[in-house]
Amino acid sequence: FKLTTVEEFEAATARLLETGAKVGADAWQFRVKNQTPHCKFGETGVCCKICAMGPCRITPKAPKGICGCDVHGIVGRNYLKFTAGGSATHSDHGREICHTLYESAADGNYKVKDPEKLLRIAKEWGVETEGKDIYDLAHEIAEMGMMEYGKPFGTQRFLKRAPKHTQEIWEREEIAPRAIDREVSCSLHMAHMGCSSKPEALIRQSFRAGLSDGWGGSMMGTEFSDVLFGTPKPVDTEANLGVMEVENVNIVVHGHDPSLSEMICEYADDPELIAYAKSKGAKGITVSGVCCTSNEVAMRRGIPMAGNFLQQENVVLTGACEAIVVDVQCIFPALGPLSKCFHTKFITTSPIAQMPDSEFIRFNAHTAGENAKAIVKAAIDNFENRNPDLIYIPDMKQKATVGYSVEAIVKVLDGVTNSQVDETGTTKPLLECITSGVLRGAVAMVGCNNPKIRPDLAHIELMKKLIANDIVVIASGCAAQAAAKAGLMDKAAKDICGAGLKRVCELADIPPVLHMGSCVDISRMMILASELAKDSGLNISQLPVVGCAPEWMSEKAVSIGNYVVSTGIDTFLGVDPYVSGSSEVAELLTSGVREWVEAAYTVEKDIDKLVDAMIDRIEEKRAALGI
Ligand code: NFS
Repeated sequence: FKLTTVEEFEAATARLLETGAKVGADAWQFRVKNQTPHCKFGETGVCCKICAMGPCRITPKAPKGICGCDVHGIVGRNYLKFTAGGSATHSDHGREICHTLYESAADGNYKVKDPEKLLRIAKEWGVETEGKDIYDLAHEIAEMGMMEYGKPFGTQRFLKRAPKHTQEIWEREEIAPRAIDREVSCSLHMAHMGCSSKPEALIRQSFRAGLSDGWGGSMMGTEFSDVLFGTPKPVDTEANLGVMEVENVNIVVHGHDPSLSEMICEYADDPELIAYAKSKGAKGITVSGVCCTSNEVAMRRGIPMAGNFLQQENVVLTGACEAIVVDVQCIFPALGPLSKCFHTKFITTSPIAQMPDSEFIRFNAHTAGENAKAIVKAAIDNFENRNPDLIYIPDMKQKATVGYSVEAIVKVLDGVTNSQVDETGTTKPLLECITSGVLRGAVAMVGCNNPKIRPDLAHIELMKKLIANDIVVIASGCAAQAAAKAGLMDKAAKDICGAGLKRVCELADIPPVLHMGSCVDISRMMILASELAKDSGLNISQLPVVGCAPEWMSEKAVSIGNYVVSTGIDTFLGVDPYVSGSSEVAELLTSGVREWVEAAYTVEKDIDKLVDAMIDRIEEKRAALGI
């Protein structure tokens, strides 16, 4: 067993960029050079342009904006707006899924694949299910879900899933999220000219907006996606560009909303369309994915993952991509002009993400089937337009077992311990592994790639060191794809673990890095932490568990960080969230908020120090528990 190294990733990319050079293609590697060094005012968060008297930039000579706002208010407001952007984005994705659930029908494009989960949620929400048609129930729950976005009173329904202690903290600190849209609006209101400039108030609202994402919009996105498309269970797949097949029509799905990618996968499997592809000289149709929508279809269908965020241009540079089909979020506008250098069709499908140089095929629940069929057909028709001189698919892929929803983790770990633990169907076997010290703890590795970090290096190096130290890693998003590309989601990776984790991997037949899904699926991690706390009688903040986003870049990631910290989990970042310009905001986030929510951020750009800080924190938590 051998891991693929970052050097090998880079060699493959270099070779692809040579193809790009032949056709005059641009790439992020070049644009980064043009943008560096970055503006220091922006980087430290001290530039304010929320009104037209400015922009005001804080310097020693000009310590206040024209309105008199100091640097702490400016940095705090920018942080809150950044969070609101992320919370809005995840939550709107969740809302789209609510709409898809609302449109589900026995004879429609979308069906209910996990009725048990729907019934469970109905029960949780106090909805009568007796004698109800499953689709009537789906529509009722979907509508209730949509009401969570705008309800005039009360807080998010899913908060009740958290341990009592956590719920009390949220109430006490006045960060229990109300209607999701209200938290986003309220954040923008607070950050408007002439409203809040007190760091404490701004950070508190940042946390509340984050919680409305993680325990509101994202959680609904995850749960209702499971209802519609099935709750993930372990499934084998592969990762990295080598999953694209040179003899096949290659369709790459990119974005986030599984409503599109699921439907594309359905039609790519349609015998009629496969026959059509063969009639055009291809051997078949390969769907692979990029970014979080890839995680969604990998988790549920074993669709291979072509790559993560900073690899999205590479799929086009192979010269063998017939269509890159996108929905929303994390899509480079660069894909339009890049596709024009090749035969690739760049197909946008959502009114939310419209881009120049793309073909727009508007996708919706009623026409999803026809839309998907048209897209697959367009890709097949494009096969003959390849330029053979430009085709090069790096021969690089790794095996991965993915699909570890909370339900799946609980199931695979049943029976791992041979001791007194006999309560199956709970997290107790996992807790037993942790308290006995066989596992030292767990790290949730999440988030994006960012050119500020050598792509995937932080993800991979951190995970290697953690698993060698008997710390199990749960991963989502682009971090999970980095792990899969390297081979860390291959069950054989047990051989590079510490003895304790290796034993657990063998007994449970799992890889040491567990793929929990996309970024909205970080809500799964919140549920897992909650279950661990309830089953152990501890508070979440006492568990030897931390979160980490070493290569993050998006607003969504900050929203995530805020709800993970607010849930009581210490969170480690490898990139600064534009707050270093304010000592007060930086102090609050890295220490002060611990008094509110029993957790805080650590920002550390040196990855060796970052991983050691996480291990130390886990050991401190163990020592405090006397385990
Ligand atoms: Ni999440 Fe980052 Fe995007 Fe997914 Fe990847 S870049 S915040 S990881 S695809 S959302």
